Amino acid sequence: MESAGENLGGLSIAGGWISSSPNLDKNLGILSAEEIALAKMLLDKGQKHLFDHWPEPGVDDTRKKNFLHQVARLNSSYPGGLVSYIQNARKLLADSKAGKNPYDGFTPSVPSGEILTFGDEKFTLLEETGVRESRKAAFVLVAGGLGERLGYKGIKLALPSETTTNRCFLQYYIESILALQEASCRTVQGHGEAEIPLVIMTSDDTHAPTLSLLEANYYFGMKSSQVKLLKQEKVACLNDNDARLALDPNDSYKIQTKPHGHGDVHTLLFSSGLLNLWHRADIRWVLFFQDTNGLLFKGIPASLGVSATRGYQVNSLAVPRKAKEAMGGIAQLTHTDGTKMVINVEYNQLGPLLRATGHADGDVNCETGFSPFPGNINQLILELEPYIQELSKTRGAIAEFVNPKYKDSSKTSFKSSTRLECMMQDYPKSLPASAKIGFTVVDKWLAYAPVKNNPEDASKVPKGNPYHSATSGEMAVYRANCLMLKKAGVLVADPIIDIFNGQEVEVWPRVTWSPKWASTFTDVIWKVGKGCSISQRSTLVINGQNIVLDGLRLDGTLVITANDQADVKVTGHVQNKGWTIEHVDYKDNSIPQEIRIRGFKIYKIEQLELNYMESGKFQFKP
Ligand code: UGB
Repeated sequence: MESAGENLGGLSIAGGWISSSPNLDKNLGILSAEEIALAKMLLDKGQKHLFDHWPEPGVDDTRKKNFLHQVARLNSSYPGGLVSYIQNARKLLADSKAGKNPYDGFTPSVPSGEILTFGDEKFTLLEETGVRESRKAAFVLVAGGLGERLGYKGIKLALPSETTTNRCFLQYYIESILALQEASCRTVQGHGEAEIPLVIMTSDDTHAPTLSLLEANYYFGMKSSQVKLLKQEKVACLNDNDARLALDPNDSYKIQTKPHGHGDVHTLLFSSGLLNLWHRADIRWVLFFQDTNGLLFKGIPASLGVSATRGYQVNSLAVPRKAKEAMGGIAQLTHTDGTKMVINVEYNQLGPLLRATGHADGDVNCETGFSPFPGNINQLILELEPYIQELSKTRGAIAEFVNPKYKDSSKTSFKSSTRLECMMQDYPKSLPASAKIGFTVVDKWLAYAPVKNNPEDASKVPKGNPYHSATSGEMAVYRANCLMLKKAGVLVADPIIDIFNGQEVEVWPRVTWSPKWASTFTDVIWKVGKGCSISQRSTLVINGQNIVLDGLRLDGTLVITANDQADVKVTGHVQNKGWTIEHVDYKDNSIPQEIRIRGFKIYKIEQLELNYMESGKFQFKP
């Protein structure tokens, strides 16, 4: 700790303190002791410029105090406070200026992990284990991002994951967790009880709308006490290589701030005390996931099964990745000093790193037709106990990076202010080489279809690369459900190809089910009998737990809803005009944004609706 007498910003005198900022000096009388301490800390760290414009006392006094309130918030929300933030920033900015490669001295190799084939015996056994383990899991959803690339006005969690049922992402996630909770309890003799906790990390941009979405929908069936929102704070922006903090261009009594990244989730979980609470409640796994993947839970049970059987302390969900595809690759990095880590290496860094370490061709496909480095989809499963131990050492801090846009090659000034950032997948960076870290690869069609890009950008994606748009995200849900039904023996018609918002996609029959109908492939097999078929123009909506399709031949739209006490068997030929998909233009502002970003709208012409709200056994045969 520097003493006031030694520091750059102030001079210690008996009974008081004179700062190196005359404008601050004049205002000391209006500030409390805590506010003066914060101001002094800023001066000590070379931030005198923040006070240069302060007028005489009596002018803007409230704004001056508000400024120091903001400083207090920024100070308390960063591990080690603003002093650490500025120190870390100076170091990272100096490294960036010197062009230091974070991977210098490291050689990449393919780490060990589990590569799964959907539906085979191993897969179903792992799913079984995963469902059992779910009772000991907590889920953490990072949802503080604004989704600027998508350009959607609201929060992404409120977007429908598909528009056949309009089930939004948050509803899909919560219903999936509740379905796992129920399924997991059924594996315990006498039906155990469990409440799987859900944490949602929000930010100033997303907190209020996320809370409103939950409250307006009664937490989508989850107990409100099961859900905890943790809000991440933004971090201060930096104006230059000396890490001088930037003032907001629109308010000179405010430090400009920007998001720090999803890595904040570790800091918040640590400081909230939740991890220790979970540990005391016998929770063993923490599963992290992102805001717009309508397929994610199809890959969760088997991956959790892998964590449990392999004893992985860190398990990254991954999908096969074509060499050079724009997604991070999971790699083991071994340093010349012998240290090792298994980590996500961003795709633009993986190729150069391979070439620099003796692989002249860089990132190339192997005999499987894919890169040997699996593609990171940023869904992590961490074992709670070692996670707590590690965060206790780091106090929740995660490796950071800085990405300044320099004005010129002298790298002395920035085009605009920058800030430190961190990513949740960088957590393993600080783990010792002995830590058991692995990955689980599942088919891409099964588990990964994020919604990140606006229609215009998606339509420009080079052919063969994923669109990651609302259009592709929704079509991927139908495709995955159809492929699962096919694997279970249903005759599902082939898709047609259509173009929406400039994106060519496969259009499968619109099959959706509530997560409680099937959490695993085994559930699907149990609930589908012989002789079922679904035509391409069909829509099938299954809302309920105990609904069996047996000899159902569908050519049109069928919506089946049943409560948990009804056992329903649906059989026979159902034919009607059904629901059609009509093209819409994303530029047509008369259409709600959540619809037009897909480029299509579902027109409900005719359907058969079956409702079973009483308990008992029922059979439907037209
Ligand atoms: N998020 C926050 O909660 N807070 C923040 O400050 C920022 C984001 P993006 P991006 O899925 O393939 C990630 O913006 O840049 C939440 C991985 O880093 O969608 O596409 C936000 O709400 C990358 O390695 O992330 O990159 C959202 O839920 C790759 O795996 C989540 O964080 C990529 O995702 C991700 O935010 C991917």
